[in-house]
Amino acid sequence: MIELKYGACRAEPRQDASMQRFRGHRVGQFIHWGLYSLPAGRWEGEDVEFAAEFLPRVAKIPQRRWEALANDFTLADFDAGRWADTAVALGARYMTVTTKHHDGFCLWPSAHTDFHMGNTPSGRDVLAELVEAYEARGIDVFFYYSVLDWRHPDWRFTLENDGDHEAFARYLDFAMKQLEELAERYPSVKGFWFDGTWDESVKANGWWTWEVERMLKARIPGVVVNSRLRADDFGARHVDSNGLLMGDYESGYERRLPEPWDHSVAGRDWEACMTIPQASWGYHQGQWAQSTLKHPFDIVDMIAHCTSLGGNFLLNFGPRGDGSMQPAEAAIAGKVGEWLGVNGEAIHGCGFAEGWDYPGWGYFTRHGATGDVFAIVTRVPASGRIRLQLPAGHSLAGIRLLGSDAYPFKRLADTVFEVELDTSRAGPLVFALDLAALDGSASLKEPNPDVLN
Ligand code: FHN
Repeated sequence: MIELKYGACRAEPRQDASMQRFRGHRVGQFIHWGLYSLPAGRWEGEDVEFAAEFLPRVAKIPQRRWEALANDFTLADFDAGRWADTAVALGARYMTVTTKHHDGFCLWPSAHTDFHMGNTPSGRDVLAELVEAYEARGIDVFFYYSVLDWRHPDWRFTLENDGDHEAFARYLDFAMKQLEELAERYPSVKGFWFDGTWDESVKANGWWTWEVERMLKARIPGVVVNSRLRADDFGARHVDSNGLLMGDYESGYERRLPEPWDHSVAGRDWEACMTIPQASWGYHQGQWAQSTLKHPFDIVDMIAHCTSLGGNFLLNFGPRGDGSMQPAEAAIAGKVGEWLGVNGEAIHGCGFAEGWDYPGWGYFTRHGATGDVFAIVTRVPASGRIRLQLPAGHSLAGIRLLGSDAYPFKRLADTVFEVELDTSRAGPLVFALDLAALDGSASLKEPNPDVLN
């Protein structure tokens, strides 16, 4: 083991109640909202085919013109309750919102900058409104915070000379103060989601990332922090130079998922985040983004995929500049939520089903408290039939189609069963498996107390 001052804080996953709660959520709503939501990927009449939140860089917009957008951020159609209703409709159990993205604009009235929502026409503290509305509906709130800041005069991408070191030290002090401010103003926040930590300047200051994690945990008991915050003494990110995860869960899966048969990822907590269009996080009004919206059932597939490997799925929404949700995204949330309304017992509180091989036609998940195993069918074979290959020593006493009743199946061998699928039903079918020991001696359920309902 290499001696590290700023490496992982522990070798094993956290098992306290806050972490178990986060782990059991499985489905979250990500929100990217800021000044970039106003031009929404279009500048001077031209669509810029790149993530909308990168518009000021890609279109090389002068800083003063970008800042002038704040005058148009009137929140004409913003209602935190309506956003929270979308999360409820989605079946999300937590929400992560961009408090500050790379352009430096803050959604709360920060005492450490004048570039914030308090200095827009409404002067409202939308972060406070969001925390209240989501928590009133039982949804945990997490804060996204970009360490990268294109606007701040002391931000540096690299540290080339003494002047850079001095400026960047001031920047880190500024960011620390903002984080302290967030923790103080919104103490019910359940976690922090850091971004924009990949530059050499941040990697050279692993001590600061360690100190941020320590500070937040001291101020907010149980707070959950993503791995993307962290760098160690040698600039290793996410995972320290000894191979141990830093922060509380791995947050490197962005617009991609692990291979469904890669059971090695199930050994640690992780979360994947995903856009609804192909590539933009902020609202992009162009065809480039709007023609690529994912089908709700493909999103369901990703949720099941993540759950089967013990990960959470954070689905991003890009509300419009006036504060309204995009109707197409709200409709997608409703469709995914309809499926979860019937089949959520195979997702919420569930995780990796140890001993069950990846079946090809979908996923197995296991509920943490009850030990129930579910088969989620996302890819119907051409035959319309699936084979259930059980772990050695198991037999099948019955199966139940979620949202319906007992369902017929055929025994092919001691541990192999066949199910003919009712393909007239819309969306991925889910079967709850009633397992028995092969010798008939007992019901086989193996609860996993790491995951709470
Ligand atoms: O550059 C950002 C991007 O805008 C978005 O916020 C995503 C969300 O995971 N993170 C960064 C890219 O890794």
